[in-house]
Amino acid sequence: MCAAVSELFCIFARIYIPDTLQGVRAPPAGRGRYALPGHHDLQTRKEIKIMGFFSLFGGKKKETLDEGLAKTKESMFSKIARAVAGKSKVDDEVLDNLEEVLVTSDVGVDTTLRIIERIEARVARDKYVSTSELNNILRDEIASLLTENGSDDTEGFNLEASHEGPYVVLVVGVNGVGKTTTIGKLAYQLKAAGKKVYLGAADTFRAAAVEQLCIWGERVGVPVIKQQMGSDPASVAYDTVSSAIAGGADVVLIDTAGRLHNKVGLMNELTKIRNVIRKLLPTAPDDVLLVLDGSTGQNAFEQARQFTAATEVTSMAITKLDGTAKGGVVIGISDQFKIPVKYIGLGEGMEDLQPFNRREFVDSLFDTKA
Ligand SMILES: Nc1nc2c(ncn2[C@@H]2O[C@H](COP(=O)(O)OP(=O)(O)OP(=O)(O)O)[C@@H](O)[C@H]2O)c(=O)[nH]1
Ligand SMILES: [Mg+2]
Repeated sequence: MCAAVSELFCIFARIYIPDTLQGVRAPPAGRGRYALPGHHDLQTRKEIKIMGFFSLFGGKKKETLDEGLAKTKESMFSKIARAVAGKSKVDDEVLDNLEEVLVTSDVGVDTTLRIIERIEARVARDKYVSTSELNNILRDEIASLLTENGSDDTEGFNLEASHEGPYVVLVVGVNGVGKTTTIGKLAYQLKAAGKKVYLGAADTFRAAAVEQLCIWGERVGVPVIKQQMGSDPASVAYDTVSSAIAGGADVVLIDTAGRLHNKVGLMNELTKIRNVIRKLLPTAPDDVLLVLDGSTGQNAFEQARQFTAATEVTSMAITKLDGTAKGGVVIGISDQFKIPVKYIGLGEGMEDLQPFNRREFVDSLFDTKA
């Protein structure tokens, strides 16, 4: 174990100024008039079951979801209204327009095609489908597409891991996507559910990264294990897991750097962290949570593809859905990747993280009353 470990509750000191996002925004893709993209990698993952602690926040949950999705909803509704303008019946032209609406709403081409096919089948079956029913039809078809496709109806992590020691989560993603904030929110909610949480500051690339995690640790009241900036992230991760085992922790959340000198370096580092913590807990990490910034739309898809191809990812969190009209990206990512979207970020506050529930998400998006 590294002798330099320092476990402490850090002082709430500075205001964190986020980095600008890195990464190249991919242009929106399409089909029909758009071209079908190639098949991408899908990964299998272990089954994890429902964890009910989020019911603690049940009352506010729907409100936060509705408010967070307001911009996406507004944009989608106005596009749909334009798509059906002057039409009373769903016909080929409406379907063509709808295809464009979904693609430009960041749902992604593959998923858009599947949705359109389902609506086509419904129109063929029911003969006459009024355009006034389109919102409800979209809601039903998208919800059943997502629930059929994803065998996993679980929410959040299943902390009842079948091994001794804490449940270890490695949090990964490019810089600025919301990793540290998501860790802070998770720590808050897990602690409120009575769990003993330890945080590991394995983003040693920037001094501000360690401080930012310490601020969250202080705010939430959980220990942060850290070393000097520039120290070996794997060593910090080792110290964190080691301290968490000694302290009888239930959950360990390890923050990692989003930016290194290059992508290969980043992936190698994640592998090294994983190998090192396995010396303490052979089953660790229980979860590798990939954080994606939903407001980057197609870029979030691209990052999901790259990360899942390069490293083992077992779940995803899509952040910053508030303040963006690109929330459709959640539908596409949830449909196209076998890896489940476990959480969605709907604001910067401690309570603005929710387990992703497909049905509730789609209901909120297409609810004309909300
Ligand atoms: N509106 C909104 N902002 C968010 C959300 N999640 C994170 N943010 C903000 O996004 C910015 C970047 O978040 P961080 O948590 O620092 O991102 P990171 O991935 O840890 O970034 P690096 O450490 O630089 O790799 C911060 O200003 C957060 O407050 C969210 O769900 N909604
Ligand atoms: Mg960070």
